[in-house]
Amino acid sequence: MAARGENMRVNADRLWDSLMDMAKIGPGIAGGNNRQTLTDADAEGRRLFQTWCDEAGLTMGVDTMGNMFMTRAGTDPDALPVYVGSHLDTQPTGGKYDGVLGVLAGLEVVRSLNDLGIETKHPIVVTNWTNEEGARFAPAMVASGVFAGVHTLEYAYERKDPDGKTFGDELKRIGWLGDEEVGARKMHAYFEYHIEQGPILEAQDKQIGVVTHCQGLWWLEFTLTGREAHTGSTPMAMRVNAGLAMGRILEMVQTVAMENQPGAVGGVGQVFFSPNSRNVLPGKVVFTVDIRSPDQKKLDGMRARIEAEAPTICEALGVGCSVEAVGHFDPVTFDPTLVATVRKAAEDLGYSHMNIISGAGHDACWAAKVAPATMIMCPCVGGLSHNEAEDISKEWAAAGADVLLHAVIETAGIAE
Ligand code: HGY
Ligand code: MN
Ligand code: MN
Repeated sequence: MAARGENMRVNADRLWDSLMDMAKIGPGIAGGNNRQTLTDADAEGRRLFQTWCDEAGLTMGVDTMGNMFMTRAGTDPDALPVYVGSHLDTQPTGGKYDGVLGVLAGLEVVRSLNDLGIETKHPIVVTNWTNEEGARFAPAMVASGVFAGVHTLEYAYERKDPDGKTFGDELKRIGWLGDEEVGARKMHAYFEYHIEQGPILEAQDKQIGVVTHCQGLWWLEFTLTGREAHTGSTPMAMRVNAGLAMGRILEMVQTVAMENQPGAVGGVGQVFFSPNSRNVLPGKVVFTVDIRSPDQKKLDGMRARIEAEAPTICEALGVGCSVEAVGHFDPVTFDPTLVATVRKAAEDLGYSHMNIISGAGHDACWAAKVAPATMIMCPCVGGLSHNEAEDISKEWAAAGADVLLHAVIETAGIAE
C-alpha cells in the first residue's frame, strides 16, 4: 500500500479475496454464480457485504427498493456524497465479476482510504442496487430506475417472476425492505466500475476502459397465439404454428440488426412455450427481443421495423401477435468532467486506456439522469460475460480499482 499522497493503490489481494468470498454465495454449477435478485442467496450476499461494511466503519441505509447505501462520513457535512456502486445480483448462469466487482471495488476504495488515514470532504457512499440484471424480474436496472424517477414504486413492486411471485413480496420475504424513500438521496457524482463484458479492451490490450457512453436498449416482449395440436397427426396445412412464427421473427430480427451495422445488436435470450410438451404444437409462445444501439435513430428505427414486420409474419401463418415494451433506455452520454477525471487517473497511474461505449446496460445509465455519472471498465477474458466461465485477472481487477480510488479522491476532495 503506498503512503498517503504518493501513487496510491488499493490492496489487490484484499479485493480479490473479497470477490472470491462473495462468489461462494449462490454458486453456479460451472464455476460461476446463480445469486438472482431477492432470492435467499441474494439475502446472504447482502448480509456478507453489510458485515464487511460494518468492519470498515460505514453506516448503512436501505430504501424501499432494497438499494443498500453504505456511507463513509466526509468532513463537510453539507457536501453531497460521491457514490460508487453496482450490483450483487447475478444472472442464473452468471459470472463472479459482473456487478460484484463494482460493489466490492467501492468497498476496497473505502478500506484503502482507511488504511491511508485519508479523510475526504464529500462523504463516500458504496451502493448495491437491487435487481440490476432483470433476469428474474424485468426490466433490468429496475431499482436504480425507480431511484431516478423512471419507474414508480408500484410498477416495480408488481413485477412478476416466471413463477408469478412479485418483486414487492420477495423483497419483504428476504427481509431487505428498507425505510428510506427511493430517490430522496442526492448525489454529487456517481462512479460505476464494471467488467467490459465484451472483447474490445482485451483485443486492444488496454487495461482501462474510459466509458464515454452506453448504448440504448429496447426489450420487446412478443406474445404469439397459435393452436395447440398434435405434432404427429396434424397435417402441415392445418397448423397454426406459433413456434414457426417465432422462428421467422428471430430471423427477421437478425436481418434488421445486420442491416444496421456497425453499432447495432439484436437477439432473443428468453422464450416460453406453452404447454411446452414435445408432441404438442405450442398454443402460446412468449419471447423478448433485445435490441441495442448507441445511435438513437438506429435504435428506434430497428424497433419500428420489427414491430411492423412481426404482425405480417404472424398473419401469414394465422398466428395472433401482440407486443409490449418491457424495458427501455435511450443511449447515454456520461458526464464529460467525470470521464476526464477517470482518464487522468488512468494516465497518472500509468495504465493503458481507451475510450469505450458500454455494450451492456448498467445502473449508471439511470444514475446519469439524476447526477453527473460515469463508468470505468476492465477487460474480461475473451469478452465473455453472462456465462459462468466469465473471467478476469487480479491485475485487471486492481488496475480499475486503483483508477476508481484516484477518481473518487479527486472528486470527493482530500480534507486538509
Ligand atoms: O442487460 C444488460 O445489459 C445488463 O446486463 N442488465
Ligand atoms: Mn452488470
Ligand atoms: Mn449482467
